[in-house]
Amino acid sequence: MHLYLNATSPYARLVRIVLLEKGLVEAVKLHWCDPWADDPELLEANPAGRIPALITTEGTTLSESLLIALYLDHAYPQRPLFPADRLAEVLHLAGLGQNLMDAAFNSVIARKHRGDEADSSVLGKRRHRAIKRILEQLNCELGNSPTNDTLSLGDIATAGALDYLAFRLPEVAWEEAYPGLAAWHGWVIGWTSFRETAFV
Ligand SMILES: N[C@@H](CCC(=O)N[C@@H](CS)C(=O)NCC(=O)O)C(=O)O
Repeated sequence: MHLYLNATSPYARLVRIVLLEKGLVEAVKLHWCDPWADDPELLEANPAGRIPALITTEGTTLSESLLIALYLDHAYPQRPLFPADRLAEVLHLAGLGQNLMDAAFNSVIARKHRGDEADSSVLGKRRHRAIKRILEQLNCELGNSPTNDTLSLGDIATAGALDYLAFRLPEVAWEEAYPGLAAWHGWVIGWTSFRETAFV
């Protein structure tokens, strides 16, 4: 398999964590690239020019982090990340995580293109309200939850989004505001797959 990625994409990191959890690192060639540079190889793998993009061993090109994770979980069923007995719960959490990732990522990109005024625009304020609401809900749902001995895609998406928020929007200071959520996050980032892919 081939994976197109960069080191700071929270979406690409999600796929890398899935590959690590499934013991597939040796089965994938990583292609580090800049998605904003219209790299012809990336455009062939994903005409949208976005990472992550995966080419399967059969040569099928896949895009969208959650779809890639779904494919890997079906094709390589060891250590299931979408466990059938709690599928709705896992997808619920994965959705919250992905929405948090989108709101944070879009805020970062808007700032990059429009400067700080992006935050005070109608859309910027809307994204910040969404981030706050998602954090509050995650804190209610996960703040007192017992830790598990397995990781799900919901855990991966949510803890990855929280890491990205601390990495790119540190002023949100979610760890201080939500200590229960921070304790849950501390459990997830202790996994080797998280440590090996940490944002630096
Ligand atoms: N919904 C997509 C989002 C992917 C995405 O936006 N990736 C960013 C990097 S973090 C990218 O490639 N941006 C380049 C662009 O939008 O042109 C996913 O889950 O994979």
